[in-house]
Amino acid sequence: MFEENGIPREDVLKKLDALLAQDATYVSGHPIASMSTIPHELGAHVFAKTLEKNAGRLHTFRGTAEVEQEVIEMIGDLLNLKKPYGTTTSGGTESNILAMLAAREINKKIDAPEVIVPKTVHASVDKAAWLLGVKLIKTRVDKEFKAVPKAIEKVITENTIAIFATAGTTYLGQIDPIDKIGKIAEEHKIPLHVDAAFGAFVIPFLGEIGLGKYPFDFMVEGVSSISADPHKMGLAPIPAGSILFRSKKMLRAITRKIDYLRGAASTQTSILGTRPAGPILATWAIMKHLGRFGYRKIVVECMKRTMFVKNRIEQNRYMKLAINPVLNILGIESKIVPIEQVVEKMELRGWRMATSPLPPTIRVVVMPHVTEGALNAFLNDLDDVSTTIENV
Ligand code: 0PR
Repeated sequence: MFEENGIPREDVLKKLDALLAQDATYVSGHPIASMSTIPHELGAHVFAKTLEKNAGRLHTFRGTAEVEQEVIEMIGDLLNLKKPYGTTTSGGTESNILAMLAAREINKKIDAPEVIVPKTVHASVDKAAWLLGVKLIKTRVDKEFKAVPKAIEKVITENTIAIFATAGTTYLGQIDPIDKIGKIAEEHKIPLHVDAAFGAFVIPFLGEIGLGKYPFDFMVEGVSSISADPHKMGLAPIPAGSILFRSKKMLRAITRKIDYLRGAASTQTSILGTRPAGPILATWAIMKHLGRFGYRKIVVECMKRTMFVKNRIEQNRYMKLAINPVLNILGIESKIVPIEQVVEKMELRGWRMATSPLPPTIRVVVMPHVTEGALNAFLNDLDDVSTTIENV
């Protein structure tokens, strides 16, 4: 109910605190399945002092416009593109929608547009297709849940407007063979969009710490656009996403003229109108402050704890990993009973679980806030629960 008379500030805060007591808190080292984390302190500070700034009105907020451009350039540098054309977004969903919109706009002649996607793409790609009237052609994945380039090539038709692939899948953190898919895209002159919403702030550092080199970014000639989310492993406050295009033509394809606005605000590249500048400014500050060194250190820590989980799962007779972890995401399968039974028992113990359907797994995302203590408690409960279910 919306009361006629307001209530005192302290009472409002008390009521709110009581309601929010139901939320999971990241400072507790949990949750263990989220792709969000506690924003870097500097980012939180910057966001808090820039609350009124609107990145939809860049004519008014000219400094913000400059900062946004620099964020795109820094992410471009991270993803091996000297001159990126892009925009910040509210996250991976908006970025994927924009990638599909760009592909559809540059292929206006095609009446029944199709986008080819391995079936492991994030649900936001289905949402994009739904919004844009595009048909998704889903292709199979291999035993390691990676896209199969040959299967993609086989379903290319004159209606294909783009191929999508993922670098850091939502369920398992797998990286599709972007170099091979890129070749196919180049040969057939079809745009290839890489969803690196999660992977962009992890994969570049893996090579530097000896955990594998993956050609996934603009180094691969056939890649035309990439989604990269600062609000995941970039440690930025929500909502901070980005999409980068190799060509100006594709950015132009998603640019909308807003007639009544002036100057820089008269064209918009994101789906939203009014949108917070805070996360963009925070991303800039965090990237400047941490540098590659800082992010590399975070990736090292997260991967160490990922290996800790891997080793413990390998000792559990009832559970196994779906794939050897590539990033700081693990998918845990149940060897004997359906995974749902394990999940139910874990939830009774207070864990908020995330399950993935392909394959049926429990998802663990070792984000920076996920402490070894939290993982240990989780793994102890998992050992316990899986043993008791077996004995029933
Ligand atoms: N692409 C990939 C590969 C993703 O994993 C996600 C998000 C997106 C795109 C969409 O990004 P936005 O959510 O920023 O639009 N994947 C997470 C997931 O589905 C989203 C999430 C985050 C869910 C935190 C729960 C949660 O607690 O798991």
